[in-house]
Amino acid sequence: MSARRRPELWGVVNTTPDSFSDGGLFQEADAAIRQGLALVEQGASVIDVGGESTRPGAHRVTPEEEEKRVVPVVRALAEAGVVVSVDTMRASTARKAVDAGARIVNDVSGGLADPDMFSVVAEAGVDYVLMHWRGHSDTMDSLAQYDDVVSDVAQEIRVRLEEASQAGIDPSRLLVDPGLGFAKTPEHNWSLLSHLDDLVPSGMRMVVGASRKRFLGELLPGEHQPTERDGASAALGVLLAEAGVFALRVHNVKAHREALDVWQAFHEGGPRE
Ligand code: PMM
Repeated sequence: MSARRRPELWGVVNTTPDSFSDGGLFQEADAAIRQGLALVEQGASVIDVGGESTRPGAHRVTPEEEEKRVVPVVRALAEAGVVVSVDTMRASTARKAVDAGARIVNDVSGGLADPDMFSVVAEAGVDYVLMHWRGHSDTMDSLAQYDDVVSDVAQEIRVRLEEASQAGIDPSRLLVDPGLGFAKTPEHNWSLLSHLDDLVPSGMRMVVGASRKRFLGELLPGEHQPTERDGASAALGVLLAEAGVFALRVHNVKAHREALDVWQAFHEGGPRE
């Protein structure tokens, strides 16, 4: 990772009825497309479109249902000139989304959920976010067991990166994500966040998805909704910028853009020209 480069903001558009953070709001394709365009206006450089919830305990959707949710949204945003990432664990959905104009495949399973994923991505020649993952949402909480979370996750990421390269994905196309909350307790998340440099080969781009996650909610007093975690998310976004993260996957792009404007002005002695 490199210090002091302003991170990109990747705006999340979940076309799922049950995502924990914005579930149901953008289920209809038109609403999802409008939301994607609005997030670009607010400062997102990439829109990450997903059709399958990965919250703990969530059940899988069929490939047909996932494609029906995702592909029209990807196509419309790509046709409008937006750089689109498709958030999927399925090679078939990734293939169809790339055909519809997606330029990034964001695979929360790091290639473990579908044996065809690496070859599809290699052939498509697009960027690939390889996230640390141990199992599907219905089992992942029970898989949150590590001897040493930092070295175990680093080692598991190394193995996946090696396999991805062997399958023909150009290493310059690879981005790594520590997978906060995926088979990880809040303590695991904080340990990983304080050792991000140990998780990726030097110079490799890192994406982090912390926005609105439960471990941030635990810091806040009382009952609240995930949408009320944006202040905590943006504060962490600034720290991730300081740590040299390449991209932040976020729901509230405006809040993060403003936080990064402050971060940048702090380092540059004033606002941007
Ligand atoms: N988290 C979620 C979904 N997709 N993708 C990446 N690369 N990193 C993440 O941390 C991640 C992800 C789950 O959160 P959501 O319900 O807000 O989409």
